[in-house]
Formats: sequence, C-alpha cells, structure tokens
Amino acid sequence: MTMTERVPDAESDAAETRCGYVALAGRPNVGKSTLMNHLLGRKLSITSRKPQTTRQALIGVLTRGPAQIVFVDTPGIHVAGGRALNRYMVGQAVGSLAGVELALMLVEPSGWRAGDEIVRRRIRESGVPCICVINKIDRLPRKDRLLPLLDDLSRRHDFEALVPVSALKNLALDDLLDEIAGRLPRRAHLFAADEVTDRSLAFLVGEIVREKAVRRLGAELPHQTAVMVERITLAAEPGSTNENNNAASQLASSDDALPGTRPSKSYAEVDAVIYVERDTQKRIAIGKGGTMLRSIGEDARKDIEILLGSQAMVRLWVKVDRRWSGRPEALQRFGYYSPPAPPAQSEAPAQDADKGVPHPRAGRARVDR
Ligand SMILES: Nc1nc2c(ncn2[C@@H]2O[C@H](COP(=O)(O)OP(=O)(O)OP(=O)(O)O)[C@@H](O)[C@H]2O)c(=O)[nH]1
Ligand SMILES: [Mg+2]
Repeated sequence: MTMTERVPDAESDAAETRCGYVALAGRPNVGKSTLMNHLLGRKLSITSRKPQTTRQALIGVLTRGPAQIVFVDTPGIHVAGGRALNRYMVGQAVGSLAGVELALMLVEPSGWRAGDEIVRRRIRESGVPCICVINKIDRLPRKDRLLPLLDDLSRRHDFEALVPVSALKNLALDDLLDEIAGRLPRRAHLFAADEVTDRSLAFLVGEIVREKAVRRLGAELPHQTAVMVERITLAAEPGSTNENNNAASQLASSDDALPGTRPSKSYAEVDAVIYVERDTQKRIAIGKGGTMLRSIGEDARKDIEILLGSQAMVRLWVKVDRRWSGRPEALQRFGYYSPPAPPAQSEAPAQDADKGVPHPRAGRARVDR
C-alpha cells in the first residue's frame, strides 16, 4: 500500500479547514469536464465538441490552502430515452447530486434553453444549494449582453451566486473557487493533498483512448464507441518489459503500480480495444490502410505519456460488439456499472453495505501532480 491517507478525525484540523463534494451539472456539452480540468490545472476528464462525452461520474480533488474541493464531473443531464447507456449516464449525473454539499449548474451565455430547465429541476429535486456558472463567456461578442442574462438567470432559480467564467480561457476561475470554498463545511480534508482522483490508471488511460477516438471519428460514432484497456505494462526501459508486471490488473486490486512508484526511466506499453457496434463502423475506425487507428493511437500516446510521465507505446485493436450500448450486460463488461456511486461523506465506510455501491474512496489511484 503506497497510498498516503490522512485520517479525517482531528477536530482542531476540522475547525480550520474546509472540505466538501461539489457536483458539476449541466446539459451535455456546456463545458463541465473542461471546467473541472482547468480548475484542477490538469487534464483528468475527457472533453470533445460532441455532446455526451462524459459517461461516468469522475472525482477530481483540488486542495487549495485550507480548502479541499472534491469536484464530481458528471455526464450531461438530458431526457434519457432509448439506449441503456443513456439511462446509465443520466443516472450517474442525477445520482451524483445526492450527498454533495454544492452543485455548480453550468449554462451557456446564449441563454436559457429547455435542456437547462431539465437540469434545474433535477437540482431542485435534490435540494442541493447551487451556484450558476455561465461558461464560455469568451464567446460573448459584447460584455453588456451579460446583464440581461444574469437578470434572467436570477429569476429562474434561487441560485447561491451567478458566476460568469470561461473554462477554456481560464477567465474568472479564481472568483469561482472563492465562491465555492466559502460555502464548504468546516471539516478536515478527506483526501491527501497530492491525491487528484478516485479512479485507477487503467480507467484514465482508457478514457484517453476513448477521447481520441471520439474526436477523430464522425458525429454518430462516438456514442457507439467503448474502450477496454487489456494491459498496461510498466518497465524500466524499452524492450525490458516484464509480462507479469500487469499494471491494469494490479490497479484493480492495489495501489502498487502507480506513477511515482515505478522506475524513474520508465516505459509503458498499453494494449487497448476500441469496441464499436457494427462492421461498417469498424471499417471507419480502422481507416484506409489502418490510418485512422494509427492516428487515434498516436494522439492517445501523447496524452498517456503526459499522464504517466514516461514514454509509452500504444497498441490498439477494433472489435465489434453488436449493439452493446443497448445491452445492460455489455455495459457492465465495459465498466459502466449501475447504479451510480453517490459521493461519500466523511468517515463513511469503504463499502456501502446496504446498497452494495463501491465507496468513491475505495481502491482509488493516486495520480501525481
Ligand atoms: N469557447 C469555449 N469553449 C468551451 C469552453 N469550455 C468548454 N468549451 C468547449 O465546449 C465543448 C464541450 O466541452 P466539454 O468539457 O466536453 O463539455 P461537457 O459539459 O463535459 O460535455 P458532456 O460530457 O458531453 O456532457 C468542447 O469543445 C470544449 O472545448 C469555454 O469556456 N469557451
Ligand atoms: Mg464531460
């Protein structure tokens, strides 16, 4: 066990420090994941121009002086008819609102839409206090357009505050952090200062591959793409990999194979499969002479190297799993478990025995800053 944890029971600490879970909510594509990444100052959650990129709630921890903000990035809330995957995603987002201290509802400066009202209703039902974040203000042609928008928003809901920002351009993010930190309960930090997420390395690597596939493939394909990381092999130098050193399986059960604990001149090999739903999609994902798959692999390699802080080789395959996104058992195989895990409160047990839901703090990987 290499993970360092603070025991959150020191009362003197709790009097001085603040800590709480903050859900990022909003309709698809408003910039939730971009905002979380820019608030954390590192890329953790995948993003794309296409809606419904995020599929699972993902924790990102920001420790900022006495305040520790545990962000929960969530899939976009929308009317989830049809596919099992869609229902799962909305379940993740709505479930994430249960138990958080605060919600950030993201909207765009172009004005309130029907989709925003769906989100607002979910937030109201949850009873969670909410800050409205008007994201993408870099797109506003004139700043005076903000005033009528703020006026309109203040009538829509009893928001704690209205904060215009640009996640992408890092505008007013400190203001937002101040607004959040002041509203967190006084208590000891739940995570060690260098912990950034609750997710395993295998999950983060798989998400990077999925992001690259989503960004390169056509508009329809992203929703039918899943990634399974079959193997991550970490070794001291290229060519000297040890087949038994299977990081993906180690990460599922322990924290031994985390960045920072591997050899300094490390090298990683990643094998991953991109699953699509039809043979025609497989042909698109591979591309003429394998060009598309090579490009996805090359894009992924760069980000995986940043994540691991080492050289990497990425081998990708494409396989067909017919209509997987509509089949609950296939969803489970790809790691889309149901129901979603609610964010935990301090001193909760590592496993919620009643619901059988893994606690967000159980088995998480530390990713070095
Ligand atoms: N111009 C501009 N674009 C932004 C900003 N924030 C996010 N975007 C873009 O908006 C798109 C969607 O961003 P995401 O972060 O993936 O949005 P999301 O809300 O997480 O989307 P889902 O996970 O699909 O619900 C991407 O193309 C981002 O680059 C911003 O402040 N300004
Ligand atoms: Mg997202």
